[in-house]
Amino acid sequence: MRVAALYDVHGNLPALDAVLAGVPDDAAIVVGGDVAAGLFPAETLERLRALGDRVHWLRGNADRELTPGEEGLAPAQMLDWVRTQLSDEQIAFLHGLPPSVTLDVDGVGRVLFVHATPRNDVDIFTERTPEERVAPSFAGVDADLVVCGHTHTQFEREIAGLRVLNAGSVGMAYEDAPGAYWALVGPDVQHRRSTFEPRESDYPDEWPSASRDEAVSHFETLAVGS
Ligand SMILES: [Mn+2]
Repeated sequence: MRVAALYDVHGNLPALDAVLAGVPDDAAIVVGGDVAAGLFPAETLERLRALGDRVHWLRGNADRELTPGEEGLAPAQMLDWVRTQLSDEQIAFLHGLPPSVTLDVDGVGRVLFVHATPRNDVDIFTERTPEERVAPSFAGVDADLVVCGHTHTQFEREIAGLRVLNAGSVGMAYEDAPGAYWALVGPDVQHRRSTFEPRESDYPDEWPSASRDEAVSHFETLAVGS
């Protein structure tokens, strides 16, 4: 099999639709977490649920934090509004997702998909984070490739002998060129960008934007082990 890794869609329906138009028909889809929390929560979730067994789901921090009482990182005002847009069933579906997915991918091998790091859904690291600081978050992992997201920037690096890919963000990318960022895994690893026309929603706050360098510098101040 080969797999389209769609991470951090954040409710951005036009971005998701642009990406889905570019996903090969024979590819499975991994939804890498933080799927609904954003502009069009219910429509985005249902667009992906309608794809049925082709989709492998895992849970991001912003999916988990929609359930009251969960701690994490997502802004409270975003979570409050998103909760008004989703049914109890949809919030429970997101909360019930597993923390990781493992798939055998043609030409790549055993691939572990997680939201942030194999250790949890909140650890932050970037392409710049010193390896010795982030390595404990990958301790004990046996995989040919680990696919992460969470920081909304696409990159590939090595950590503790592991090949690590950040798939980038479909719906809230912090990149120099605008678009929806994702990855096609198998038989090689392709970093992909799909362009889309942004659409406004009733989302009450300003949609965060930052340059790639600003975002990486900010995330570095929050990075694991710092
Ligand atoms: Mn996210």
